[in-house]
Amino acid sequence: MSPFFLDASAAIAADNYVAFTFFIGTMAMMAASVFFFFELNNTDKEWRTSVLVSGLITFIAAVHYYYMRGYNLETGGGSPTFFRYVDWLLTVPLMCVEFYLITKKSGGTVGLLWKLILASVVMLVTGYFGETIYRDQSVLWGVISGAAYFYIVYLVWFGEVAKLATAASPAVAKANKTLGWFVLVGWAIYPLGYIVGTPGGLFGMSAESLGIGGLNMDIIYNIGDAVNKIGFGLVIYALSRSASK
Ligand SMILES: *C/C=C(C)/C=C/C=C(C)/C=C/C1=C(C)CCCC1(C)C
Repeated sequence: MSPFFLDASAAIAADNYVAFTFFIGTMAMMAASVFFFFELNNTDKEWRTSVLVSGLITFIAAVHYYYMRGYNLETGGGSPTFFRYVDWLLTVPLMCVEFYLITKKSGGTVGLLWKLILASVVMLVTGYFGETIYRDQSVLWGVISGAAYFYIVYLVWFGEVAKLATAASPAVAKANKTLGWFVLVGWAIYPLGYIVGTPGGLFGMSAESLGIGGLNMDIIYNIGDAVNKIGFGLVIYALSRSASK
């Protein structure tokens, strides 16, 4: 496999929607990264790290999408599960860093950051097991992953993150509410992809029972990433603007 997959990119069939979303995902992540990086110059010093992290998240995704797009084409529609999870293992902890950065001034600790990161790593590693090595036990691994996911939801909505964000400022509290919706609704797109992509589904739900049997796992994951990486970054960007004035 050539590292740049240049030949394959010339051969996307018009009805190959999966490849299409990999391609557009690459471009969208690249554009978002350029935007966040260039905006650093116009960002107040105290918010610069937050906006930088937004750019790192989309930049890491852009590089992975470039490879995933090539993998998908060169394998004739294969699912780049390995690249997918490497991407998530790098970008989701960086989203945890965003929660730490916005609550730091009102008392957010490194201990809180580690709690978030640990939960996200458990969520992703167990999801990877269910999708790859232990596919026959996808329900069990999906449930463990889901528990870690709900713990993050709890921290952001009602736990330490919520309390610190409220104490920080109305702008931070508002941004944390919006980020909370991303975690609750935006991140819930991923378990749907998992249900479609594994034999057992999740929580006893199969793709057929949900009426989404015809969907493609990678399209679901690609939509999830566009919403959650770019959207999440824009919320941080908006906070950096409103809090600067
Ligand atoms: C940029 C990438 C993001 C925000 C990825 C988030 C991924 C998840 C929230 C994945 C969650 C999963 C479950 C809650 C259960 C089934 C297995 C997963 C890993 C798909």
